Amino acid sequence: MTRILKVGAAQLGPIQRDNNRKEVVERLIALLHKGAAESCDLVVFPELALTTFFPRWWSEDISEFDHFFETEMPNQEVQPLFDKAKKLGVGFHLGYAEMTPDGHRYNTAILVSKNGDMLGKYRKVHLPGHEENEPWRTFQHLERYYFEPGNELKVFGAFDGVLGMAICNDRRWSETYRVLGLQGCELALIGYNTPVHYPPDPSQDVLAGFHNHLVMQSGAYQNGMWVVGVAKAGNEEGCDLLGESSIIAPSGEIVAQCSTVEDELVSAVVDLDMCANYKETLFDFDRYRRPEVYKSITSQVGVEIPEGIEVRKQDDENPEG
Ligand code: CDT
Repeated sequence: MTRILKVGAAQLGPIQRDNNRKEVVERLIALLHKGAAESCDLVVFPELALTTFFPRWWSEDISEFDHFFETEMPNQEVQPLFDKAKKLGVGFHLGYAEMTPDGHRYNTAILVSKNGDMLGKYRKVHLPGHEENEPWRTFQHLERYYFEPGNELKVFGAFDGVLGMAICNDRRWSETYRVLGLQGCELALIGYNTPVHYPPDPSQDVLAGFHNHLVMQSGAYQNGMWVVGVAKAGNEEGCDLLGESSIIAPSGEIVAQCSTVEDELVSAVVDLDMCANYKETLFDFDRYRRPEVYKSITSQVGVEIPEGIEVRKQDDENPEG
């Protein structure tokens, strides 16, 4: 059996604060049509694809922003996307803000089949930014205020393969790919909203695109998996968001990339069997991994310089020289 999929990376341009769900869902449907025209089996939408990236604003009253959350999925406003997916026979991945019936808020992504059925749900594990208002910033990044973290990185048997989901900041952490890779993940779907400006260290701004691809390409290669990284891009409420959505092969090579910061779909043929080229050779986990040496990865959170390690001055290291 050949396991070949056509996958579309459906980048969104900005969603402004006053854009309603109906307008946004119409844009998603237009991208779904483009995916269908390119014979896509699966179209991947970004993180928080139904609304503006609202964690850029502080509100004393957290419930002031509850209208940015979906209390059920699908709901009346998003149902047309599910219906169109079924009609076109194209599956999709969608990020949105989730409010559970008992009032928990998550940054969530779902995977939907070609029949419009829900195949899986993932809640963002690595929440970046800060918990409190930081007025010195030109914009906030309050994901740690508006969301609770998810507690599981899991895979789903779907689209002829083993699929995983991660959301935005998750992609910067090598643990994300490895935990998915250890479950046999062959295709990781990752939506993002990445401000180009990083207020705590603006020297990183010019490297935003480089870092975006660096982490996803290395995650793909080191775990022998395809990675689809999809942006919400462009100038959203005065904040520039990175584009450069891409489809990355298990070799680490980018095989398709968006060139605008607007609504744009690029697609690629994704041969899931190509993962074995890496999973069964250089990155044959069974053969080469040494988990007994990696214990600190799960027992420790922050850096702990081992007892007895002194930081010596360079001059002391080579008194002769
Ligand atoms: N949405 C999201 O996770 N964005 C982060 C910004 C990091 S700076 C707080 C990212 O990793 O791209």
